[in-house]
Amino acid sequence: MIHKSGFVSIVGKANVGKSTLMNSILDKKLSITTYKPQTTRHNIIGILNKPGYQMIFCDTPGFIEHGQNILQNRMIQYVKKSLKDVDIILLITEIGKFQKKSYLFNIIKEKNIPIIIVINKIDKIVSIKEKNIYNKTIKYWKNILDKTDIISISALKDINKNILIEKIQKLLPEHPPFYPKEFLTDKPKRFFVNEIIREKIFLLYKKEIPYITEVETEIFNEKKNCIYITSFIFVERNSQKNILIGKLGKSIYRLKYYSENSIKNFFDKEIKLNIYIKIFKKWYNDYKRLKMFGY
Ligand SMILES: Nc1nc2c(ncn2[C@@H]2O[C@H](COP(=O)(O)OP(=O)(O)OP(=O)(O)O)[C@@H](O)[C@H]2O)c(=O)[nH]1
Ligand SMILES: [Mg+2]
Repeated sequence: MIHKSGFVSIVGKANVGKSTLMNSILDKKLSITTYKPQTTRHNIIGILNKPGYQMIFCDTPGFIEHGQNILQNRMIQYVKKSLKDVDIILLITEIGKFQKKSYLFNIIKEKNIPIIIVINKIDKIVSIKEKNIYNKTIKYWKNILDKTDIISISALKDINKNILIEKIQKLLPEHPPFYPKEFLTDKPKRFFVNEIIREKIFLLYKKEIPYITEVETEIFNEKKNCIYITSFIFVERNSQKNILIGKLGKSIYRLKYYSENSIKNFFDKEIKLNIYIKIFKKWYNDYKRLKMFGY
């Protein structure tokens, strides 16, 4: 029996649903997702293993044209890196979003590999007005990329997911598996702890807080019935530390509660989580410090 395997990069602007799509394909919430842009900061590999094929997806940070700090520039580099030696590109977009002149689009076009344009969030089409915008979006992509597959999906509502997987399967090269067939990702367990806490920060705190925080897990001690975890949240200033803690520690308690629950679901095990806050000035503008956080 032939076996197919290859690398599939998921790219596109921030907030279009790249991470939601990867999670839906894998049936596992591997990548964090929020309603705020620039949630994903790393490339995250997610592997779909089936008899006869292995698809290695790479979820990427939302592409921005120009970074405003070193962290954002690292995120741009991650997207570019994900496009090297890749077999198939999924360019994710939304109804009414056009990106012909974008830098990302130009890089992709130059590559001589299959691109699938994925128009996400079609569950949002409820009126004739939206239907018209949708038709215009399809026409737009057909005009600029004539030999490309266009597929409309809803990553959130699982619409057309299997059609997309079948398309990818057809385009996948013949190759033995690149990873052992039981692998789901290449990232260590504590990476997902950091990400889950970061997701809760995105969801529970306002304004700049999600963007000026980073999470690092120092202790990940897995016992038979429970995982003991100690994580640090890094912020820039004392005032931000106070916001994170909240009145009488209410906010940090909430963060710990929601994080612990999600980590428990992720690993399917009891979790004892300790969270500490540390001040770390301009970590996102310093290469050495970024490295410490795994960038
Ligand atoms: N209605 C609807 N919402 C969706 C769909 N897919 C994703 N979303 C929502 O869009 C928001 C962004 O989703 P993400 O998956 O985090 O988007 P992303 O492209 O990974 O964003 P970045 O990591 O910031 O680049 C979330 O609130 C999702 O729930 C969809 O098919 N339909
Ligand atoms: Mg994302």
